[in-house]
Amino acid sequence: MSEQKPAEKKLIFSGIQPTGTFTLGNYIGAIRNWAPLQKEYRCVYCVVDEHAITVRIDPAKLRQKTLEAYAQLLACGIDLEKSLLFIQSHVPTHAQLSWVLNCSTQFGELSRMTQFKDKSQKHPDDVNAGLFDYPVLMAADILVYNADLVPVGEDQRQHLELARVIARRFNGRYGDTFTVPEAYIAPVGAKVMSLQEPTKKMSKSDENPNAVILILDDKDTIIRKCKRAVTDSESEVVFREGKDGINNLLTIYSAVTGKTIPEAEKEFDGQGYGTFKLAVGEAVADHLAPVREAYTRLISDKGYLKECYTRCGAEALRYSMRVLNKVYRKVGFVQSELH
Ligand code: ATP
Ligand code: LTN
Repeated sequence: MSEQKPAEKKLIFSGIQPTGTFTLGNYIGAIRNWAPLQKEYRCVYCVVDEHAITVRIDPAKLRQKTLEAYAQLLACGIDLEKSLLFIQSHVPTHAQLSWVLNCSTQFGELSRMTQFKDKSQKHPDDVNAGLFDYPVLMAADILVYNADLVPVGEDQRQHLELARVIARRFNGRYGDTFTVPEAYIAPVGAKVMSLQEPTKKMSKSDENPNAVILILDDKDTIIRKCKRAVTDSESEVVFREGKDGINNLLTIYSAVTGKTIPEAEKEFDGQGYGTFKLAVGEAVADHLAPVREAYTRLISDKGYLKECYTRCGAEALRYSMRVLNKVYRKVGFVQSELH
């Protein structure tokens, strides 16, 4: 990534928490869009381990999951010739900027974030300040690169909207500093639902393994989970209100095969749920097989992974430092020779 941002190429930033193996929801809603974007944009991708400690996570597990997340992203097609992929805690400018942005964010705005409300309900014994402040660190991740576009799933739209508000407020107070980022949300599969409770989103931290397809699950496991997916008492494979389970499976099928929903409905016309579920399972497993293969290779080469995240982290630091220094100047900090 060159220091100067060429006018014609926009910058993409996205991050993902290393809280567990990635799900089909993470993959369809976010990650699988990351690789194709590399053709048109300059991309900066990040494993956000600092976000992950807003809920309690065992340190050894976090370390392992962070490396695994890094390898999974490479396996999903992130190309380090074109993009940067690094670990958030290696690049201190994110946390430094988030402190400054805290002072341009209102308590009321953070209180309205649905992810904060959900997660504080889920962990009532640990409603920590980091969980509350999570969206400001996310805004800093994005703004410290002056990103134009942020590919995320639907559930992150509210956080992104807040990042835009913070950027505009800062620019209004201190003069033009940040690019106001836009969300980039996939048209199909922006919200993949749980296989067991299809009104809830599929989530890495779900305790029921049958609710979630992991991108590293083997073929038999994927097929078994699809067969057990909760549907309804009818038998028609059609996308219709009230058929949450079938709608979700149709969305998944369409996302992995590239067929439209009406094409899929036609394909399974009169065939019943059993055949449909098996076909969904097979299509998902076939789609994910190359990712699984590449991952197995990558995770066994820790030396290579280290070389990659070190090089990318150093470059991300260099780039983001320029934006941070500008912010420090704007808010009135005395300039330092220390960085
Ligand atoms: P956790 O359970 O730890 O909160 P998560 O599975 O919700 O994790 P995140 O790390 O918060 O996943 O999200 C990573 C990316 O995947 C984000 O861009 C998010 O919008 C997207 N994403 C997460 N879940 C889904 C889903 N069910 N459908 C579509 N996109 C999703
Ligand atoms: N909050 C996001 C992860 C995340 C992110 C970001 C996404 C942290 N920083 C910056 C896009 C851009 C999540 O929970 N999925």
